[in-house]
Amino acid sequence: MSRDQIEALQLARLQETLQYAYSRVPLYTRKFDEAGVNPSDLKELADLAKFPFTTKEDLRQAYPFGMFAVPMDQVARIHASSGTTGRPTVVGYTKQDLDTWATLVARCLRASGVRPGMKVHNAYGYGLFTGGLGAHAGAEKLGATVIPMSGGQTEKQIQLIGDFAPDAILCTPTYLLTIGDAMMHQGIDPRSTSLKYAVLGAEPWTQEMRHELEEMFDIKACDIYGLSEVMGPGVAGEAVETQDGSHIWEDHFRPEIVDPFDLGTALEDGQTGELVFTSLTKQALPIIRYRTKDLTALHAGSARPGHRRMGRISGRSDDMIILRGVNLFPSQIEEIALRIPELSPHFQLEITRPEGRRMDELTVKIEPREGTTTEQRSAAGATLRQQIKVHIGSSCRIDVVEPGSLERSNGKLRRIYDLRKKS
Ligand code: DLL
Repeated sequence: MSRDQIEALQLARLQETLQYAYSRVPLYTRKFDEAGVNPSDLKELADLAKFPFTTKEDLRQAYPFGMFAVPMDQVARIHASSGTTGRPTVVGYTKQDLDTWATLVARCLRASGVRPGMKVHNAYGYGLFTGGLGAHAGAEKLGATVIPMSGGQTEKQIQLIGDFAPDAILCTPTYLLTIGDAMMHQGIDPRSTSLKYAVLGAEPWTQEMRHELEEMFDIKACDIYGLSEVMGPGVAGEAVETQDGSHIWEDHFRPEIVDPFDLGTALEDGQTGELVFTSLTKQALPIIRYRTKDLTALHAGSARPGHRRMGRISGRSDDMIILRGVNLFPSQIEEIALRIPELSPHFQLEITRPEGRRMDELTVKIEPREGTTTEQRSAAGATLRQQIKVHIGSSCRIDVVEPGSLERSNGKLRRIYDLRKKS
C-alpha cells in the first residue's frame, strides 16, 4: 500500500477503534469523558492528539482483566509482563488477535530474510513472556519449520544448533552473544554453524553490536520490535536488504512521537521522543495512545515505503541514568566500548553514592577481549574513560574485569545496577 492508502485505512480503523474502546472499556469511557472528547471528534489523523494517553499504570490498576473489551469466553490467550516491581501487566488476545499477531511476526521474519521451508531455532523464552509464543506462531505462519527451544540451557542450544542445522535464530541480541561465547569456549567456531539469519529484539542494541554478532556468526542480523501492551514482538521489523531500522506495521498500529518530559506534546518525524501507539485492529485489548517510554524517532519508510521506520531505540526513559545532570543510556556505552578493539561487549553499569558524598558515581565494569595483555587492558580502560567524557560528557570509573566474570544474558540482560542506598 502507498502512504496515502495506509493513512486512509488508519483513519477509518482509528474511528472504529476509538468507538469500540469507548463503548466497551470503562477506563476509556471515563478518560474520554474527563478529557471532554468523543470518538466522533476524530475527523482526521491529527485529531488523535486530543485523546488521553494510556500508561502501564492504567493496566496495573485494571489488574488482571479490567481493560479487556470482550467477554472472557472470547479471550483465547493471556500473556503477562514479568513486572520487576508490583503487579504484572496482563494482556489478552481473541482468536483473531492471535491470527493478526502471527501474520505480523511472519511479515517481520520474511523482511529479515527468513523464508518458508527454512528451519528456525526459537530461543525467545516461552511462557507468559510474549517473545517465545509470539515468534513461534509467526514462524509457523510463514511456513518455516520451528524448533521451539525457548531461552536458557545454553549447552543444549549449541547442541541443537549443531545437530538440527537451523537457517535462522530468534533471540535477544545479548543472548546470541552468550551462545556465541559459549560456542567459542567449547572450541566451536560460531561462523561454522548453519545459521544465516538472526532476528533479534526485546532489548536495545546498537549498530556496533550488530556488527559484532554478524562477524561472530557470519550472519545477517535484523531487528524486531514490540511490547506486550501493544501486541508482543512484531509491531515493527527490519528489512535485511536495507538494515536501516524497523518498519512499523502501520495498517495495524498508529505510532506517534511525543515529548517525554512535558505533557506529551506531539513531535515531528525525525525528532527523537517517546514512542506512543494506538492499536487499529485489536479486539481483546484495544490500546489508545499507549506511552511506551521507548525513545526513538520516526522516519519515512524505505524497503516498505507505505510504513514508517523507527530509528534504533536509544533506551527507555526509565533506564536513563542522570549522572550529575548528564543523561546517559547503556546503549551509548555499548557503542563507545565496541569501537575499542581490546574491549568486549560484556559490561555492566553500577551507580553508587560513596559515603559522605553528595554526588553519584558511575562505574563501568567491562571485560576485555581474551588474549589481551595487562598493559592493553589498562590502556583500553583509559581510552574508554576518555571517550565517555568526550562523547557523553560524564566522568566515570572504569573497572576492566577478568574475561568471563560478568553475568551472562539469558534473555533480556540487565545492564544497570543501582547500588545507591534508598533513603
Ligand atoms: O520484549 C516483546 C518482544 C519479544 C519484542 C521478542 C521483540 C522480540 P515486553 O517484554 O513487553 O515485550 O518488553 C517491551 O522491550 O518497550 C522496549 O523497551 C524493549 N524492546 C522490545 N524490542 C526492542 C527492540 C517484548 N527491538 C519492551 N529494541 C519495549 C529495543 C526493545 N528495545
